[in-house]
Amino acid sequence: MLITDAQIATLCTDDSYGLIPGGAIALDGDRIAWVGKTSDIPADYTHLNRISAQGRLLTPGLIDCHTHVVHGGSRTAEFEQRLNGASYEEIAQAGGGIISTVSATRAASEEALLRDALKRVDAMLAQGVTTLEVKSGYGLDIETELKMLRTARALERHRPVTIRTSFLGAHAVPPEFHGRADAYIDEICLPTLRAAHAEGLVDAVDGFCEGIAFNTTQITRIFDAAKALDLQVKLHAEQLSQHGGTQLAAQYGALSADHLEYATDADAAALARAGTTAVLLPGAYYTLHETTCPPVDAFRRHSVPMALATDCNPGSSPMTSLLLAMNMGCTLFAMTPLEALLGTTRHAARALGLTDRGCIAPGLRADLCLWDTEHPADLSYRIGDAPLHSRLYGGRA
Ligand code: DI6
Ligand code: FE
Repeated sequence: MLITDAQIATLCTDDSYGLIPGGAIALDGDRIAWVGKTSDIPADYTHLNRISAQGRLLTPGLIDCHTHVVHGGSRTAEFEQRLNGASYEEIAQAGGGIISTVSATRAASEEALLRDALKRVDAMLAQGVTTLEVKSGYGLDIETELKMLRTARALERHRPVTIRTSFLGAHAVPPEFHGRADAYIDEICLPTLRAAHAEGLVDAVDGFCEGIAFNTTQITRIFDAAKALDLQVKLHAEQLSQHGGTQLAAQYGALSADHLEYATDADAAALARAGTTAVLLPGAYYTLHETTCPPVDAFRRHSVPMALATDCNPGSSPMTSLLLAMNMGCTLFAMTPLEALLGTTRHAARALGLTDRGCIAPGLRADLCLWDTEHPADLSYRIGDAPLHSRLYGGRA
């Protein structure tokens, strides 16, 4: 197939959209074969079936690199509690928050989890998502963590999307281990990680390093177990307060450090040295009425690649819209529209360790979006619009 007359944003470098006005792209199976000007199509490709984009914007498929899209239940009541004065941390300490989703997820059948997750995934695909990260972490026992990860893998069999899973056993301490976080790590978290890995369910290992969750010593044990299995790590770090998680993630050469509202200039320098991507999650910042922004200027100064994701979860970011995350990245964190688009394509691929996607170049996957606009900044500018015209996953509609 040959798509002609597109405004192509190739996004192959960090400093520009890499626009090709009047661009064309030749596809070979699930890969991009050639990209250039419509007037320069090589003779090898002129016989291909042509489709005119009629001037529309063509971008790489969007990548949501941090989600908790598989989970049971809803936290509507907690939303009301927070707006009646309780804080996110107070609710967590009182056994609500993440733990209430754990109860609902344990109670849900695999079929129900899949059905609910597919509704959220469909909303994401309708906005141009072609690759999606999904975390466990609402099971906190072996059976439910495996159920979540199997459900995450099943999403890929039901929809045209790539799923990358992260084991997040260190998300919270379950009630049956209350006050015994280390015992939870020994008796549940580490054996579950090994079992999930043996079943081929784990692409990376994540943790929540926070006052209400796990400290750096505990996360170190999880990361050591990950390394022993040859798995890459990432971390929820510096979301609600400064706990040293970003430095730890950098020490382990993490794929990403995520949230980062309370990260410092020294943290940004450490991420840069380690080549770790900063994943910013403005939906959680917004939902929790946070007022401290992640240090975007420090990330720029140190050349830390920034990604943006929905953090789709029932507590701190009940959001499926990656385009809204881009808008929030610009409006709340003062990112530029170029940074926002790199954050959901090139840099999001990097945050997942994927080198076969995230920009438009020969040899990469033909995961592509055609948008009803000419200007790439429109994807960040509009609030609540999804100007997706069509989406190709591996070259197929
Ligand atoms: N940070 C978050 O924002 C999500 N998990 C995490 O570690 C929130 C999880 C929740 O509230 O259910
Ligand atoms: Fe999260």
